[in-house]
Amino acid sequence: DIEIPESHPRYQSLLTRHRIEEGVEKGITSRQGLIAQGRGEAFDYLLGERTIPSADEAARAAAAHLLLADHPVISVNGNVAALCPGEIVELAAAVDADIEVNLFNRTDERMRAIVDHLRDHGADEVKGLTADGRIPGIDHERAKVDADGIGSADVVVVPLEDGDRAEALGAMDKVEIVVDLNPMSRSAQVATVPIVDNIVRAVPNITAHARDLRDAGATREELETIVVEFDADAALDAAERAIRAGTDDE
Ligand code: PTJ
Repeated sequence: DIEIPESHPRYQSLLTRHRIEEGVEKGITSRQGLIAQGRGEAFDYLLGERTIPSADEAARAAAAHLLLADHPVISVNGNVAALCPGEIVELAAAVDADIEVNLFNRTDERMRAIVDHLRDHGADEVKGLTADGRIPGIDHERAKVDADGIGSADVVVVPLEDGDRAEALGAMDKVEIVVDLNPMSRSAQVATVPIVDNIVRAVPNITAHARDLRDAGATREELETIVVEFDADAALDAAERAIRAGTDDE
């Protein structure tokens, strides 16, 4: 098992990396997922491995969207399943969302391994295996979704999404909440709500905001105000500034 002293300055980062390695060993995460993780780590390092204020605001706007949604769905890929399965299940419970496994490099084995892994972490129903719906405008394998899941969702959370699919989902008129450490990635650029933060911090943060808003008895009007006041371009600019300037800009 893993032995990293908690006093190590980059403890969290090393722990996260280890989870991705384990994900590959268990057949949950793809080998490309290792590369994606490396890219994410580089951006996280530049952000100071913290949730910057604009990402926190984005997480609050995401929570408001999810609470307002008729049919919210959280999309899970091989990296997300390895990094924060329990946190995804908690978010789904907090905002009454469906969970759907949706892979960029889809194989039946990995689909099933991830569904089982999420069930082991407390998920009831996990969608994605039916694959009777399609996202228009992208190639066959990568377009597959459940018709009663992402296919009919009004709000989707897509962490670490590929740019083409993020664009295609946006074109379906869905509210898209993207979690991506790279503010310049196409996924972040096309998102209704881009959260430039590590998935391991962003998911519990959305859940915390959703619980706070609910506990405070926020009305639909108040939630709608949060949604309308969120400025995606400003959030992306703030993240890029934080990265370029080092850690003390935001
Ligand atoms: O499991 P699959 O088959 O669905 O494949 C998943 C990956 C992630 C491999 C696939 O979607 C892919 O290749 O993604 P990309 O194009 O590499 O994009 C991944 C994006 O996520 C990059 O912009 C990274 O900076 C970002 N990223 C990586 N790790 C994290 C992250 N963002 C937030 N939190 C992370 N831990």
